Amino acid sequence: MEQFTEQAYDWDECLDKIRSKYGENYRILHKKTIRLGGFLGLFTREGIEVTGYIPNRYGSGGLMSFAPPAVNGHAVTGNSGMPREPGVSREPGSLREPGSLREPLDFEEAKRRVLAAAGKDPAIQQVLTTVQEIKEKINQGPQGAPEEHPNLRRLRECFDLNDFSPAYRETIFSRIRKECSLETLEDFDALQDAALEMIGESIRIFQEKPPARPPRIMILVGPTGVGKTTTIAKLAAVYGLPNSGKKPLRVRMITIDSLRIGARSQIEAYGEIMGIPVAYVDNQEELRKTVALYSEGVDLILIDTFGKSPRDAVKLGEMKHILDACGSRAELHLAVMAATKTSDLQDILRQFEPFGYQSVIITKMDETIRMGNVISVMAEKGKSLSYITTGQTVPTDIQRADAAALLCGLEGFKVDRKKMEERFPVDKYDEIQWGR
Ligand SMILES: Nc1nc2c(ncn2[C@@H]2O[C@H](COP(=O)(O)OP(=O)(O)O)[C@@H](O)[C@H]2O)c(=O)[nH]1
Ligand SMILES: [Mg+2]
Repeated sequence: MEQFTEQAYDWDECLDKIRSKYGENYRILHKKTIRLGGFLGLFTREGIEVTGYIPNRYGSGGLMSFAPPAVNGHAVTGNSGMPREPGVSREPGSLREPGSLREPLDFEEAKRRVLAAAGKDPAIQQVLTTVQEIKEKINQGPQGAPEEHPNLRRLRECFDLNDFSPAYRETIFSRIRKECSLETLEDFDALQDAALEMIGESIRIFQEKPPARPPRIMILVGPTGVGKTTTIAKLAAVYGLPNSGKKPLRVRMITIDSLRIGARSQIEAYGEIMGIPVAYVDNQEELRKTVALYSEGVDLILIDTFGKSPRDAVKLGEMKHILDACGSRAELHLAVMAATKTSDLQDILRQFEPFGYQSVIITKMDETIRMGNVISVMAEKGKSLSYITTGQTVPTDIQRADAAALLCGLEGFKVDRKKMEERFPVDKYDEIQWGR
């Protein structure tokens, strides 16, 4: 095997030199850019230096490791012993004639060798790295996608500010990508309005319906300390006291919280102040009798329950058994605190699932500015909201759940209240039920 090194001002000139000296049967090993000519290092020009070799005429196994792939039955020679350089075209005369001395290689074997050689070539390595980077960016998805519109990024920050769950946020974002025009995307206010509408559509509001026959029975369940008793007192006052000139409903309160120290005096105190009777029961039979007793001449029965830890399955089972006395006509509302973290909220909803609650009351909304967690979990679990409580004061700090009001309370979003109120109007029946 004979090695050679040739220099020239460009690639063609260099190849001409090699061909004139060694003929067509050459292999190129290396090419580099060098400075040529000049005098004492001055006035040099850029040129190239090519190193290669002339394989033995009857090729040995060692040299076969650079052998090129067969193309259409022809082995490629000339500079093809090395992987081709980007931008360097193959010489037309470099295709080997059929019947040449070297046998064409098996294609798979040749592919393996070319890839092995590519692994050593820095230029090809760089191309492979770039391809890999592009692939990774595509696979990163919307989260880190560099092509995400700046307005979508800004909107994402608004979602995160409110503690929406990532799954909920991505559901809304995929709707935005599908449904919003480029014009909407370009206009942040329009984009925000579209997102708010989608959030609003995901909020289910519990629809109050007049009971087939009075009284309406409402039961509150939920963990200890969330504000069930206080909420019962607020509801009793809202429905049972004269309110905006409407005739009050005839309300009764029943508590199954009598086992808890202090529970009796708390609800009793509210009952006394409002002039609303309170009954205490601690088993199913007593509850059945009391409900039957109140079924004559009463419009609304509010039932307060003891709140054990949702992990206390025995106590919850006991409570469910007692409540069965009310039958299927009772409305069950689960009370949870607004500031509960997402995973706890999911746990509570699951633990109380056996009660078959129809709706959720969000308490202590005044203690958090972030409602995204509640909206996300309710939407994911398909639960509706009935009331929101906003402080300790009885009876003022309670409102009917209202999608527009919830949207207006979101942090960082600029909400057009009028537009959202028109889009998500409060149910007419709900309005009149604040009195008779
Ligand atoms: N900040 C705030 N505190 C509330 C609210 N509702 C109830 N509370 C307070 O939460 C505490 C527990 O309430 P309670 O009704 O006894 O909870 P229960 O154990 O679920 O019956 C009391 O101190 C209430 O005054 C509310 O909407 N906001
Ligand atoms: Mg209580």
